[in-house]
Amino acid sequence: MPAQSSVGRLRQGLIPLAAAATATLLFAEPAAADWISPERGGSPNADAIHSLYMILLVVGLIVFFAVEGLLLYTLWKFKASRGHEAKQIHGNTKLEIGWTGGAAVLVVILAIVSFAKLGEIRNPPNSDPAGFRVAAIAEDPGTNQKLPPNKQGLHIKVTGYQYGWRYTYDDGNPATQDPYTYRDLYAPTQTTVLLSITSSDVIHSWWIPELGGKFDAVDGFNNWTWFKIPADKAGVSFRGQCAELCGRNHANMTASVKALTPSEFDAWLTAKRTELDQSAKDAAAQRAVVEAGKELK
Ligand SMILES: [Cu+2]
Repeated sequence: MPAQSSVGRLRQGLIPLAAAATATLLFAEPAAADWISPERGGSPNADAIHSLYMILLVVGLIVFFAVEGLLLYTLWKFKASRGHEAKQIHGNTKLEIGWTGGAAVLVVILAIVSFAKLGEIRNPPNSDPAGFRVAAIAEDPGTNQKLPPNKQGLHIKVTGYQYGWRYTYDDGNPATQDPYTYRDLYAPTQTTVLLSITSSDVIHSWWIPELGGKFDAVDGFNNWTWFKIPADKAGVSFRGQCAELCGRNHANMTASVKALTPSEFDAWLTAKRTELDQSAKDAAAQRAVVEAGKELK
């Protein structure tokens, strides 16, 4: 008997502990943020994906509770009583036509709503007048590229490789080398950023949940997407992860997008270019020394 009661006490203690652990996991801030729906807040396309998802979810929940509720009500209301036999019936044509037609109408309405929202998700808007200066973007035939109405944006090339991301910032000056970074992408707010995504080896997938959907990075092909970070998100770092199993170090293939104000981005880009020019000069000087040394021999 004492052994049983101690097991009982252990069980009593474990239940609140398990409940507390579950609650801590569920209500932790990152878990609670959009825990049932796609993340949003970093770009209008992510917001549109989120609102479309919520429309489909709410309609689905209404149908689910209506059907299950009716089923449970029927089970309770018409439950067999002692001595009674089930009545044998053969269908109900009106009801069957009703729920088949009703479901078909619902599917058509959801399809229309989805296609109506698709434009918001796929088509980039223009940059704000207060955004970073943007240049005309060249058409990229044979790809999924969509351009803003004024055909201008900041073009950043994203290249996936085992196991990281390289970003090349098109500064609009063909005479100089474009600045580049690894892992962390720096982007100005209020500016339409057009990403052309590719890979230099196997297939990867670019995904920053708060900035929109996933896009495959495939060697030899440019996959286009876009984001436009609102002004109040300056200083925020949006985190993401390669979403295509690409090898043994796939789990460590993270990425982030750091939002800067347009003027901060301008200063950052200039500093980056100066840094790259300086390192090119340093490398040239070292090369000259090595080459001079070889000639002396
Ligand atoms: Cu990868």
